[in-house]
Amino acid sequence: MFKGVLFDLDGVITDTAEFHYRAWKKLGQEIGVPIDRTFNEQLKGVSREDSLRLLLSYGQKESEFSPQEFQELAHRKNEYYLEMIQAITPTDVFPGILPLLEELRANKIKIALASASKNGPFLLAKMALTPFFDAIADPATIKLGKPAPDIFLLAAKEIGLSPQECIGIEDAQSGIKAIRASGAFPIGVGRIEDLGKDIPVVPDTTCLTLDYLKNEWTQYV
Ligand code: B16
Ligand code: MG
Repeated sequence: MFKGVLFDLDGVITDTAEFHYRAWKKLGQEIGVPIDRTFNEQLKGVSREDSLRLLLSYGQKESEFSPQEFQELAHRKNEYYLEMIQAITPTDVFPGILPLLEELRANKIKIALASASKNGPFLLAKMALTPFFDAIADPATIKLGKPAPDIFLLAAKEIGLSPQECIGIEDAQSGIKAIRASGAFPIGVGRIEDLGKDIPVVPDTTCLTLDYLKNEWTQYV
């Protein structure tokens, strides 16, 4: 049986994926790069700087900003995002996540956070979930962001497991690729059209029970 679960945060534990989208949309409007939800799928799970690169390239504006201006834009997007997440409370945790964390702990299955977000620790604290996590992999210390496997490799290492002993849960295309590349077993939250037909995908987090995870794992190994 699997010994650890590596959780993505934005879009899996709570709906911050929506706030990231709104913050990028606002910044995009200001610099003349309108975006929609289809384009936003590419930004999910991707680091702040890489997301900005994708946004500028989408608007064909890569050469319009100096390195300082680039940093200012990334900072501005984060300011918009921070403003939106101040009001998050434990009631914003997606349904099913708290009981899953409780079940995992009761069964001595390790829990790690593998989020690309530098705001991860702040958000876990806001939702009163920090005590459930045996480790929080720090995205500032890894070389490559999702879709590279680094954050999942680090998360598994920090709970003393090999990725092959872990399940990774993700809502983003880049994140599913990262889990696959790490050697962990991916489970998607969202739409099969976005995340792939060849992995288990649940429509929402209420489906994520320990029994469901065990069942999918048994079919996989
Ligand atoms: P920050 P996840 C990712 O978090 C988000 O999906 C992505 O939209 C965001 O750009 C990235 O974190 C960086 O976040 O700007 O807060 O450091 O889905 O990997 O939990
Ligand atoms: Mg996510």
